[in-house]
Amino acid sequence: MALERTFSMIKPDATRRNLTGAITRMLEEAGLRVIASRRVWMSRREAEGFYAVHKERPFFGELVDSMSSGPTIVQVLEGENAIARNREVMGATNPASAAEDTIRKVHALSIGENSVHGSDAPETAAQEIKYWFSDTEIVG
Ligand code: DAT
Ligand code: MG
Repeated sequence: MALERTFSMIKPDATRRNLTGAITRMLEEAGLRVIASRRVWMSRREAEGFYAVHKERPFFGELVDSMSSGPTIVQVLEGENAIARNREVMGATNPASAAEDTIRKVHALSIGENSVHGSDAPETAAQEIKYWFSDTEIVG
């Protein structure tokens, strides 16, 4: 498979615990390359827009609160099969169900504060990259 790009976030629960480097290292060790990165403290409006697909879900308010509670690292990752590879190294949404040695198993606090985000398909990856980055900020 050709090189693929995906969108990743290191969430506020993780930046608060000074885990930016530890998590980035796990991504790199999984064969993913950080080709764009920025630290942002997103507004509630930005969090609502980014997670609009979940707006009818019961946890939406909690999700927006937590994503706007502190700094997030937004990243573009590149690698072979990057979308699936990233989901694999992230682990399951609920850390209690995540496989050993995944980021969420090692670092996440709960299903809501689960340390990382990763796009789930090529279409969402393209949309999410565009939501946070202009073309000139991505240096592959
Ligand atoms: P993922 O982040 O694994 O793609 P998702 O897209 O289903 O999971 O949900 C997006 C985020 O919403 C998730 O990372 C954390 C939060 N979330 C999901 N289910 C939740 C729940 N039952 N309670 C609280 N937060 C939840
Ligand atoms: Mg998702």
